[in-house]
Amino acid sequence: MNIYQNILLAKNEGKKLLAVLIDPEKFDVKNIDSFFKKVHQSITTHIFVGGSTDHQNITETIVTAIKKSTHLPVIIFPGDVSQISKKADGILFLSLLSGRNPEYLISQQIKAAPILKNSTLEILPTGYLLIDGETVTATQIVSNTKPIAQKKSELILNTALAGQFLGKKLIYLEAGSGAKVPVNENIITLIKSNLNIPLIVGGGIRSKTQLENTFNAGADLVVIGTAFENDETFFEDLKK
Ligand code: 1GP
Repeated sequence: MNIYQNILLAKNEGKKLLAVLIDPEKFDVKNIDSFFKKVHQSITTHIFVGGSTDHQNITETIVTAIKKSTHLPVIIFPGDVSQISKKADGILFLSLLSGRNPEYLISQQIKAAPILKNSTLEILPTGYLLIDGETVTATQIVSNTKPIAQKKSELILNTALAGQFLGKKLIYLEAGSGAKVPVNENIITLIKSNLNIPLIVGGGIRSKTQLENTFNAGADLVVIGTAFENDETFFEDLKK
């Protein structure tokens, strides 16, 4: 079964999915065995790899090391076309629908197309919405786009719906890595109740309670990065 079918199955069965986000620029590869031991003891179901930037060009090296360390699906979550690694299992093929910068709506995707055509990566077309998490995040700076304010719930809903009608297979509500405030539960519930496709939520989720609230509000898959970077003991709270 491929990655998307698995996500759909989990959604239909009400099983919740957790992706650990690894930022190649911040990941200590020397620590990889102990890191994945903790990952495998936890409820983690997916590994996302990516960051807003990869100045050192190390994504491919990190993906190769990760693939040797885990059986979990490894999915590229790229900041730009330079972060595509054919060694991964899949890629979130993002379009930043909340912004009005053509570079991240379509130009990066055109640059990525010939690379993806010659890869075995499973392509996951994803409508990506940056929501204001009360802090200026790297996504906002690098993409040169404004997040949608949390109070503009109708605009968030219509943007997510437009993504679904455009044929995206996933919608990702993103408060931005290290966001002070995660995406509000009411927004998650609103989007969830109006969408047929699976919903990913991430940004600023730092505790088990926040994770559970995000799941209960309607997220099918939650992405956590910073909380694990700051303190790996957080995996203990999320044991199977
Ligand atoms: C960011 O949604 C992810 O792209 C995860 O955010 O690093 O705040 O967990 P955090």
